[in-house]
Amino acid sequence: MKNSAIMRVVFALLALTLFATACGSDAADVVGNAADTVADTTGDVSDAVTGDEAEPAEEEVTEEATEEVTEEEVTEEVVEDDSTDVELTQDGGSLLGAIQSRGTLNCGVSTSAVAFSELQADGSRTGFDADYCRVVAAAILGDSEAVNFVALSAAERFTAVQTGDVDLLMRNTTWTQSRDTDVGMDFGPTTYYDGQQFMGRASDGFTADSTVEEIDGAIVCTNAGTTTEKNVGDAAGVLGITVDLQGFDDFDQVTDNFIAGACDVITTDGSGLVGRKAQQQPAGEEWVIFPSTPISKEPLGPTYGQNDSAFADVVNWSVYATIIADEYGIGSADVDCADPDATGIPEVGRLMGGEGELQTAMGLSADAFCNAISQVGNYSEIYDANLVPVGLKREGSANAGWLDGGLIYAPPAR
Ligand SMILES: N[C@@H](CCC(=O)N[C@@H](CS)C(=O)NCC(=O)O)C(=O)O
Repeated sequence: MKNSAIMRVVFALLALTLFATACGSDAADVVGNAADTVADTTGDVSDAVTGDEAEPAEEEVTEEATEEVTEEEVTEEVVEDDSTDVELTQDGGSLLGAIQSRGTLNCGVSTSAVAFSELQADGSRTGFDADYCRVVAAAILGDSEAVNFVALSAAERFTAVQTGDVDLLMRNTTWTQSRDTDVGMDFGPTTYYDGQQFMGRASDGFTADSTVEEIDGAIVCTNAGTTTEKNVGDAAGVLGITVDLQGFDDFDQVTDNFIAGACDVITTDGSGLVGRKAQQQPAGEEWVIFPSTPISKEPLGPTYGQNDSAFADVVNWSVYATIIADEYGIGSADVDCADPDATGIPEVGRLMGGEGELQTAMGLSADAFCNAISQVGNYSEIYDANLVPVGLKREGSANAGWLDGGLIYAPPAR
């Protein structure tokens, strides 16, 4: 008992110290600086690349992420001080238990990414990413609406995970090596295979067949803290061209400046360009997207803090459940959570909570994925509701199911 009391004091002091560090000015400054620096970048792209704006931000906060994980573990031990050590170990500090106690999922989304995350006039959040937040909330909490959407700029998104402001990101976030390692993130199944392209005005001579060489000397605008700005640097370096890269906090500012004529060309994930063209192209003007083969791979999907396997498994299998249901053509109208075997398909039956179900072993209710499918839908339903209306087709793309020659694939549920 005495030892335990001393340990509690030590943990509490440690927690306070770490909390002070994590909540100090560093994180905020880093985000602010990253955005400012990029926004001020008016030199040629080689300056921007050498400066590598987003990277220091990511590296600095990594240290905080490590500390934050420690802080959370320590805080739990202090709070749950009457429990036994065995219980503390069993809990494992997973976000899963914290979300279940809290009753809401804090999901980080883009401030404004057409068809992926849009704030509607009635205050609701729509889009492909928003719906995948709902899938996870339905699986964990049985209620797809138990989501607190947190709108994040690209530059602030990883800090928000590291500080615990959000449980996960569904925010047009590309899975990269440095984010997966240095930045302290882990990545779930890719929900949308994207790639970076450019968009210019037909009146400036750009066509769908334009090449990257044609942006030589152009003012190219994008949002800061993204893979996008780094890819432009790589491409310009390889081709020996110079561009004036301008970075903004969010993509609304990018398109506003493009419309105002302050940017010759804008660039981001192809899906973002298609969505912006669908919504914002002024009458009498034609915006064109090029090159036809994107300059990068941008696999987008759920992103969360590293080394929390219980939570990661839940997020990943929530996504897989939508994909598996889709493989069988089973949608929201086809499932009955009171009768998991209603479809007569053994794999779907297990996923919906029937015999052989594995959801309870994951810390979820047996009908967790049935709630996700019935309340939100399978992969196709989510895709069709959000992405098809802006012209993003699945057929013939990497986002087709594997049975149709695409890359959307899930491991077996058994
Ligand atoms: N996938 C890239 C780019 C992400 C990104 O920020 N995309 C833009 C355009 S689709 C976006 O989400 N903008 C919304 C916003 O600025 O809030 C990354 O992970 O760095």
